[in-house]
Amino acid sequence: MFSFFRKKPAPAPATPSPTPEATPSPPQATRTTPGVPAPAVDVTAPLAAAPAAVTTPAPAPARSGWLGRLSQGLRKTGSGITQVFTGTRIDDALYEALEAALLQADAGVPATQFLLDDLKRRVKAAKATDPAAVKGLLVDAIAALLAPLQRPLVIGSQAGEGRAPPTVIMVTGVNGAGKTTTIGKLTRHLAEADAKVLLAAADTFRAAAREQLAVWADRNGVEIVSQAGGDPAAVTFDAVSAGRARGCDVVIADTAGRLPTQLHLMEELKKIRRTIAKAHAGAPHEVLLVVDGNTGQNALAQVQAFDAALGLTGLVVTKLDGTAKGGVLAAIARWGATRAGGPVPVYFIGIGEKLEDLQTFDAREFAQALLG
Ligand SMILES: Nc1nc2c(ncn2[C@@H]2O[C@H](COP(=O)(O)OP(=O)(O)OP(=O)(O)O)[C@@H](O)[C@H]2O)c(=O)[nH]1
Ligand SMILES: [Mg+2]
Repeated sequence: MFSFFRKKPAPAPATPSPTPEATPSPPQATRTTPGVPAPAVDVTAPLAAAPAAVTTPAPAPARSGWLGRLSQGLRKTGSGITQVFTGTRIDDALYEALEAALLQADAGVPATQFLLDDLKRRVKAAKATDPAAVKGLLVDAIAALLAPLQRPLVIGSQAGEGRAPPTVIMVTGVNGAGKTTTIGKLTRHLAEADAKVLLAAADTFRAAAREQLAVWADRNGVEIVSQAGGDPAAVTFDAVSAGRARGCDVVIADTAGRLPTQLHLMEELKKIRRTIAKAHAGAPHEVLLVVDGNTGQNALAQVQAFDAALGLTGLVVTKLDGTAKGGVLAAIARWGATRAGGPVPVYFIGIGEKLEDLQTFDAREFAQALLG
């Protein structure tokens, strides 16, 4: 079983939390009394935990096989980089070849330059003389660069933060990036951990989009608020209000795909965001961008544009199983180091369409997978 879910310490016995909109539904183990912070759910640890149990992260059985598949997906990039270390000398030619390989892997100029400088420092400090050792030092350099992107998605109130449920997650991205599939997988894991989830089909214009989300809702036995046509912001408002009234732990809004250059559609996203805030103070708690890992260098431009419009709180990078080069995560990390609010974390990466193909992002694992 795919495992990445942890509930933090159990709350006091739960009682319904009144909301202005409607009568609350019966209490859930994952909810709490008014004023008492709801239990936080850290979406990084074993999924099998009972609602009130405290569990510590344990290695997930699915993870090792999954890592092999990630390496396989990134194989082309990896072999391009590792080829650089097959010679016998550490010289300018090696660094030049590495520069070309990193650029080829979509790392972009700033991250490539940063990695080369850092690597040279590491080589000097380690007094390395063998190119094979440099490869190990490059894994360290990439892992260090990516480390700030590694952060868990936490559902529920952080201790002391006093966040009222539900946690509202708004999911955005360009067409076909994998938004709905990601929501489906995430919903399954949340539902299996006994979180009460409600989906908002804010992609109101395409019947197929609503149906696709409805299938995931059905499959996972969770509720969905959906409406043919109409204003996506209005549907989202209804969904968040219903989520509060029904005592949901999480409301996830699926939005229609759009390019950041489609300004009227970006305005629509901003409106959805504002409407969520009206329906539930402090929400949305998460504004996620789903990025297709095959997008290459353009992925960074996407992240920057959606961030400028919405203020992103997290990323999901999908399709790293195909022809994705993977280096774009380095570009995103380097940009994040200069971003006013700090880096936008990568909560999950996806390497396929199956449930277990969505995993939490681990910087070192990724660096190792990238270099085979
Ligand atoms: N290979 C692979 N395919 C994926 C992955 N994630 C999603 N897909 C596929 O990508 C296609 C698009 O996925 P959706 O989830 O519908 O994408 P979306 O962003 O919701 O698309 P729109 O709503 O049309 O903008 C589907 O065929 C998914 O099965 C992944 O990690 N790997
Ligand atoms: Mg979709």
